[in-house]
Amino acid sequence: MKVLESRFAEGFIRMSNDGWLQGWHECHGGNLTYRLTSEEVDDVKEDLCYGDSWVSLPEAVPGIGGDYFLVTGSGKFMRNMTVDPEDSFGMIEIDERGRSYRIVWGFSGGGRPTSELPAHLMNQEVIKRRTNGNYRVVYHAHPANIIALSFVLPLKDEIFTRELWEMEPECAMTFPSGMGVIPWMVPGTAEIARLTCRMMEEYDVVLWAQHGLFAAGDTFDNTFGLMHTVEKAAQMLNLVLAAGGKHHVPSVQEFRDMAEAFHLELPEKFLYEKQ
Ligand code: 2HA
Ligand code: ZN
Repeated sequence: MKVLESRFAEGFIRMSNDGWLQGWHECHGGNLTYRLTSEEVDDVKEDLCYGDSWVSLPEAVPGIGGDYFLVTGSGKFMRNMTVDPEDSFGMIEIDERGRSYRIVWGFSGGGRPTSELPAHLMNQEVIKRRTNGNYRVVYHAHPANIIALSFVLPLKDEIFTRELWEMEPECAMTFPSGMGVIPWMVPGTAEIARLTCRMMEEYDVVLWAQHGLFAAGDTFDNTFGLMHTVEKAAQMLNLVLAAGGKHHVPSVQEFRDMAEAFHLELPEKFLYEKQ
């Protein structure tokens, strides 16, 4: 089968385009990676082209050695994913020791993987281990409302998580372990990748202050849904702050009741009493 006939490529393109339609991918902003199953690799083997030019990675990722990923391209536009997929993204194979990668499909115009490849691969390694292989998708986007809040609220996991959870029940259901927050850092570096990895040991979604969101999940639907839910809650919070602030919020006891009804494990550190 051709890569572009596969369900996984279809899901990858659709998710990228959905992010574009949401306004999260101005210019070259944002990137997406997906770790293929071995069956998916076998299904498209005939369409892959194995060169021998391996590119070394800034930090080894042995936990994903031998794995294959779909990866959006550096300097490419999410806006073009549907019209020119083969140029906009590609597939890479990681060597067995996790020290380098090679392109096996796509990047037809001579492109290369996203500038945030270190953050994607290092976090793919963390989430694969943490979820026993269940998580496959890592998504970075620039949604305006959550970025705006990072100029206003204290940059603390406890504050962002609780403020967003209060906006609608879907939030605690979609990110029950909370949201991590890291300060502004230079994009594309191993440093931002490392700090995000520390957060990903605990959370599925991390805010890069004054930059964007970084999220992980099992499926395209769930990972897109997580990004969308955080951004929707941030939009409501901005509306509320513009209107003068919150007057009514769910109580700690109401969060506990919801956790019981929906079998959520909400960490105690987010269930503090506010004055
Ligand atoms: O340009 O979003 O963080 C791609 C990015 C870098
Ligand atoms: Zn970015």
